[in-house]
Amino acid sequence: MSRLKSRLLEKIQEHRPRTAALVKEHGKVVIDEVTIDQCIGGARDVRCLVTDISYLDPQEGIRFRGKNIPETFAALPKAKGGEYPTVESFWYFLLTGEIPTQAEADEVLADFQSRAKVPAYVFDILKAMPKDSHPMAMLSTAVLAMQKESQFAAKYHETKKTDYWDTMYEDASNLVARLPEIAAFIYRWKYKNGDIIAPKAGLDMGANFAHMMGIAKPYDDVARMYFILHSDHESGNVSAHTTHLVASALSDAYYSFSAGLNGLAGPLHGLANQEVLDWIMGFQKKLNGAEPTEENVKQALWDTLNSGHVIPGYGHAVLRKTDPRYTAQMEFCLNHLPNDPLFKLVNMIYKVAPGVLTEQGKTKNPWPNVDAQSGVIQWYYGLKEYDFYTVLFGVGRALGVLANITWDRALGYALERPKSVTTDMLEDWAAKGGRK
Ligand code: NMX
Ligand code: MLT
Repeated sequence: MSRLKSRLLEKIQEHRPRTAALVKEHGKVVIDEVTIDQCIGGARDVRCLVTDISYLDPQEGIRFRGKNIPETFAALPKAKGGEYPTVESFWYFLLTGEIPTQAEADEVLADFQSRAKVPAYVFDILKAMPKDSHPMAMLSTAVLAMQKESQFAAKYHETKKTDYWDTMYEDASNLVARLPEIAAFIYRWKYKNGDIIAPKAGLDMGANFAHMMGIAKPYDDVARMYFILHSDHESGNVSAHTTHLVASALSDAYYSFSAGLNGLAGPLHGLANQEVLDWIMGFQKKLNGAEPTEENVKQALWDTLNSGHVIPGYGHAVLRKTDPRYTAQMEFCLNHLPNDPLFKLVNMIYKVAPGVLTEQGKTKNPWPNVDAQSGVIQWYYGLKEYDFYTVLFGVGRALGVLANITWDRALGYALERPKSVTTDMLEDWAAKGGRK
């Protein structure tokens, strides 16, 4: 057993009595109540999911295993010659809550390499899809196609419930190890005339992804930063929640993550990064060569709102401040591409949009989220095919949601099955002032 897996087992064994005691001794303690607007309005803010892998504070933003973004970047072992930690060290951290030593991180790298071979049929399936299929449909299909590789599904009938985490961990690790090659294949197949670049042994995930994409340094660091920043955002977001929900039926990691990716592909969720670039391109086209100014940005934002559409990259279901993932990427831009015209335009939108959204008065959060800033960096390093951007989000998101469903199995989390009610019932309870 690898050091990561045996450490994970120790952590699981330490944790199990806590979950058991909460259910057995304190199971009826009330921690929330549900109002009619939450019931109709997407269960916003209802506390009914548990994860220890990340927590999202509305003001402060995400903490992974208790550490905010700068603390996470500072604590983890860096890639050789890179500014950012390796994805491998971050995976160890997400699963165990512990900062790995360099040797432990190197062991994850070797373990991923032993798992990374993508079955040839996956590429055949991708090649058989229409070339104009959306890259997210291709990614989700590739993941689903590999379901026959699932160890969880194959060993389900002979595995004890307390050991379900083991085969889930194997499936999760295999998926994480294979996703970069699948994503890079989709990119080069779709946009680079099928000129595929084979993976290179010995490289960490960020460096290997940059290599397979055919993009030079510092894109290796961009990939590391991007995958870590997009990994997890507690459990209620659509991709994490979907993955968790599907896994709660004891569907394996392939079925569950493919479903999660389908949720990520929605324009209110991960596809917003594509929408942001699309909005900017549309805006620049309308300018017809004129310089962007705060005035014409403001006008374009109002035009979008008045046409009944959302401003992509702004607002959030939980956050009430600028997303620290936005800030982390802005800092990268200030260091690496301070004079890039697209970065300057994104900054101008940041100056203007919160005021416009506040004046409009609908959104609870006028500040930018992760998607408002991520495309600029990709564009700068030559990845201009912006309908691919959500695939990058998906590769990163795999880390969080697959770590989560491994822990779901370890702690024996139940089949998810909330209760629905009828409109008649709501009207009745509304008239009585509550469900009495
Ligand atoms: N532009 C215009 N209107 C907005 C925006 C926005 N960026 N954000 C929220 N609103 C509207 C929202 O549509 C709703 O209108 P209505 O009452 O007509 O239905 C109203 O403001 C109240 O919404 P909130 O409670 O503030 O936001 P909610 O929690 O419902 O939705 C988002 C959160 C993220 C779906 C929403 O802010 C949005 O649509 N943002 C733009 C899309 C986006 O950037 N999504 C990416 C989120 C991050 N991610 O990667 O997943
Ligand atoms: C995410 O990263 O999943 C998004 O910010 C959406 C969310 O947290 O609801």
